Amino acid sequence: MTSPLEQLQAEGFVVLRDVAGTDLVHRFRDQLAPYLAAAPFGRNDFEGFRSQRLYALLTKAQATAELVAHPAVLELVDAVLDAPCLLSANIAINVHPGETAQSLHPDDGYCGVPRPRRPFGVSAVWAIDEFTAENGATEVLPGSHLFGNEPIAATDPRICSVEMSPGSVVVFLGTTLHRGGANRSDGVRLGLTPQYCQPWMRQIENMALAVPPHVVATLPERVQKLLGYSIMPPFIGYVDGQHPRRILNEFSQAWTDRHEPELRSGAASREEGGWWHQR
Ligand SMILES: O=C(O)CCC(=O)C(=O)O
Repeated sequence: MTSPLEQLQAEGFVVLRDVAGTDLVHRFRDQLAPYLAAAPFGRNDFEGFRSQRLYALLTKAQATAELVAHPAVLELVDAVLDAPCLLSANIAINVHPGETAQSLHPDDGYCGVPRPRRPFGVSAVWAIDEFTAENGATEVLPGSHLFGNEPIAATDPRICSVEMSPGSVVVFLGTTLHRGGANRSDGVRLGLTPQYCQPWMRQIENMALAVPPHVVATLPERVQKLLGYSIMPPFIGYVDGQHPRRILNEFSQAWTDRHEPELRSGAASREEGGWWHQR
């Protein structure tokens, strides 16, 4: 039997079924709900004129961290990318009825290095809702991670729909051609796409600004590393000549000292979720 990693390397993608529990999926959806209620549709055809996209998710929904650092996904990501890899983008995509299919694209194409080549990223798309061929499930072109720059028709019969139940995830190489599908149903399709990149590449979202240090300080260590609070040997990623974790610790101590009176008086109440709700 082929392992998920062998499948990923051979086909350019692999589906891991039901790896996130219902509780995690529901928490993520609930925490995101107030933001989705207010989110506009996309600004261009790629974002999707009938899709909502939410960015900077680690400041919006605490459960995001569990999906971003899910061990089943990171095992594959770590096997493909150099260490310590980074979180490049992390987007919730809510595809509404009437949305058209995206253009086929690889997620690491922005590097501009000619293909075929090794992948500079690995992406995941988590199904938060059921993903079906009708409601805009992610579509992939199997084997396309090995392609050069040959043109591919949008209707290429090799393109397949990745149907998945909530809590399942499709993982694909940064070189694999894929797209969000058209939504021909009458319901929405919510997905989460964390995208990981080589540690020597620029992240798509500027994570240092997207997730402020006082929020980073609350996240699991692996997520902190994914955001950039890590060193790629011998010294890539230093801050003022020091390991970024030292700066982070100093910052979060200073922040706690400054806000201690409010924290003690319960102004940032745990019930309310503290700063997670601040915009
Ligand atoms: O929503 C999807 O299924 C995929 C979206 C995607 O590939 C992207 O926006 O880069």
